[in-house]
Amino acid sequence: MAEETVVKGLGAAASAVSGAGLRVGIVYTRWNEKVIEGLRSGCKAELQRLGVDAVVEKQVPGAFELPFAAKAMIEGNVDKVDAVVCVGCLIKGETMHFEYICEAASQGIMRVGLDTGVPVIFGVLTCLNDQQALYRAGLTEDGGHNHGPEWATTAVEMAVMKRNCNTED
Ligand code: DLZ
Repeated sequence: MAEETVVKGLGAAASAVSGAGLRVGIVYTRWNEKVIEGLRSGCKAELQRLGVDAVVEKQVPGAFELPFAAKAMIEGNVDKVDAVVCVGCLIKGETMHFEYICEAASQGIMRVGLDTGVPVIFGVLTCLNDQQALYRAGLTEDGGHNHGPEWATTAVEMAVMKRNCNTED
């Protein structure tokens, strides 16, 4: 019997998502700069293609700092945002650092979203080696698969979802 396969990845939204009227933040790390640049620029280009009003960007040292930066951006009164994408890349090394930072970043990012009521997107690669990271940032010879644009779509979809929950129609 032929083995069934699952079509992995983000399926199409039920209706077209538009970023009109939205301001979206991207917080991104300096750690693993080459990979981050692929992801950040892929995310930003897709946000612009979806028609967001503004993309607000802030850089932080590493993935551990992403939840703090997302919260600061959401609670600050300089650049109000409707959603934040946290872009980072953790690559496993020889010590337990990887596990601790993965756990802290993922839990922290989720907590900021739930505590503030603003969607915060988990755009953090957690890779076992450099090759996995480069592939997922669209930087391998075969073109790879850049996850940045999917995080942009998710941010817009969630910001629209939140807006619709607050608006009677
Ligand atoms: C310390 C560290 C290590 C070992 N690896 C990564 C990594 O792969 N990706 C990343 O974004 N950050 C890494 N960091 C830095 C931490 O995220 C953080 O910046 C420091 O521990 C200071 O809080």
